[in-house]
Amino acid sequence: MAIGLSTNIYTGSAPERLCCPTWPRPWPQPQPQPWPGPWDWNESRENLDNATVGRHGFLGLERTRGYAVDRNGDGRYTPGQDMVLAMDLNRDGRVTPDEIEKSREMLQAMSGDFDFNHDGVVTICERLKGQAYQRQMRQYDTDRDGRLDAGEFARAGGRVLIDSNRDGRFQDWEQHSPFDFPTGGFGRGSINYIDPFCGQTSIHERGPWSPCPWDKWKPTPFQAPMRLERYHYC
Ligand SMILES: [Ca+2]
Ligand SMILES: [Ca+2]
Ligand SMILES: [Ca+2]
Ligand SMILES: [Ca+2]
Repeated sequence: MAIGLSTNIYTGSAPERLCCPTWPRPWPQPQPQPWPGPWDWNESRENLDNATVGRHGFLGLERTRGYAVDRNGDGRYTPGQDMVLAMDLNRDGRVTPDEIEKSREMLQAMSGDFDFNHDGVVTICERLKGQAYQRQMRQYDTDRDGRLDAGEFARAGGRVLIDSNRDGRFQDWEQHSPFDFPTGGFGRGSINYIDPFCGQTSIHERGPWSPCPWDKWKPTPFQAPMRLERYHYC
């Protein structure tokens, strides 16, 4: 009798009462997906578009102002925990303090805010510079949504800087690909998008036991000059 019922279910001719939600369904059941899994999640964090992220110059007397992301959510830039978004503008493989400061202005210009020195007044010079930066960044925003995803940011020379040793400088080993950067502990992260207009950055995080989606991180030929492969590890 039990065999007969089972056969009827899988041939689709089971009595109605046997097709209740608690009964095993004849159609394929949803399978757990390797990506994203339970160790992966997305989070949005506030951008800090005028953060003092370090020091440079003679005896480190000058402040480096950068475009940071408040990853730990305390409302201010925290060395070693928060990240700084900057672009390797001359494509020499490293991001200098000058590039950090210029990147800050370029990302800020994307939001339409040209008050780069934050004194409450937009001068003619700031306006002209802001419009030029805006045009430049628009070239990288290939889907024209006003945001930079990881690929768009990478094509602009984008790097994620994390001052892991908290010395106010960003050594080569603290400059990471936007596709793969440390997020504390053994976790890793990648940028979903940077939204300068809304002042937020969305990050995809994965825990230490999450499988590494190798295919997702392979650089395309267009990205190859940026030496992204140096930073691709799990
Ligand atoms: Ca912070
Ligand atoms: Ca550079
Ligand atoms: Ca975009
Ligand atoms: Ca450092």
